[in-house]
Amino acid sequence: MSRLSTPILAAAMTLTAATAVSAQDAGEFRRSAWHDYRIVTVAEGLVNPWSMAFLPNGDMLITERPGRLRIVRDGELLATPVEGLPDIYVRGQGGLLDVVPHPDFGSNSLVYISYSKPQGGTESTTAIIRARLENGALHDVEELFEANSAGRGHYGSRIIFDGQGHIFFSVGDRQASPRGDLESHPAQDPSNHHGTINRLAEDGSIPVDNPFVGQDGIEPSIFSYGHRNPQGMIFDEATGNIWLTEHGPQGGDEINLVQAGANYGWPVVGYGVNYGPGSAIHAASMREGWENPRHVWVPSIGTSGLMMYDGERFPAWRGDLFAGGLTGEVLVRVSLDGDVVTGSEDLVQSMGRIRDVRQGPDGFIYVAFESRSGDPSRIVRLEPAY
Ligand SMILES: [Ca+2]
Repeated sequence: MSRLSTPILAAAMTLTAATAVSAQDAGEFRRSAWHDYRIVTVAEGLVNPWSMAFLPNGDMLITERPGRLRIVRDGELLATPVEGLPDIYVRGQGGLLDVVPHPDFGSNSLVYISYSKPQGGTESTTAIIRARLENGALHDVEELFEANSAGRGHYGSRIIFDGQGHIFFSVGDRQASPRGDLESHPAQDPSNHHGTINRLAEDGSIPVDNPFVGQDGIEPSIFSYGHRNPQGMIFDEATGNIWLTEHGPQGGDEINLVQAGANYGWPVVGYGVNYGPGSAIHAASMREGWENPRHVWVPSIGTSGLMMYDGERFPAWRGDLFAGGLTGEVLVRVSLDGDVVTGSEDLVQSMGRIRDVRQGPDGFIYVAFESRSGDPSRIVRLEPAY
């Protein structure tokens, strides 16, 4: 691919797409291999922002993990959160998690939301709802999925549409321990949803062509299994590929390509070690017939949200993945050649833990920071600095 062509850059510079999210400062200048950029604040005062989404009218939706769905309109964070959310288990990693508008939101007003659903006492599980978002409130809230899982954190919870009438979403391993040997871990047992990518029709029904449909003792929503805590996922419309980032143990953060029916190994195989003592977790790094990651981070970045860029503002970044890092306090640009990871570059270093990254309809790259302490955090966007 020709990385820098003058006509493309000229086209990008003449873009006049309106955006409702206005910049609040001139931004911090940063250099990178292909594009210099500015990091510009677009919203402040958010508590544990987990996900960002954009609506056709220019509104930006933001989930706050403590259980609020917020709207940024015309550059202002509206004081009143969206009404009508269900009861949410807000503790540890639990809370309100992903929000994604339906591809036809302009005509059906549907949003899809993941959250940790209370199950009584200290129990909770990953659940998916959809509802119509109209006039600042959710209407006709409908539960599409409730995971057969139990445990502490690791809810997974990223949702994507494939443009062919399905949603895919992740459920984490819930920090479960093996029941004996590694192979008995719930993430290796598809009779439950621990550590899975699931595929449903947009109305929540089970597609008849799911890989395990009709097999006794396997949850029919499961598309792939053996995952740890997948928190970044994107659908590449150009190739049909589903790319996934998994938050791993120390040295075990992974990029995976999601394949129907495949086993991604956790916790039997992998590249990480236990935090602290650095002791072994896995029986081996890989196993014949199971899916090996396409990329592993050493040291870990603490993977979070994921996006693929296809906008006009940063022409040389088209087709690249952008992975957020929590502990690494970094946004990693990952270059691809087909299904092969060919390189990576660290961006937005040392500005805070990055929870989510999304491309705006204006072609800018939006990044949500999260404070570990629960102090207010901000959302910024990357703008090209010509
Ligand atoms: Ca794996």
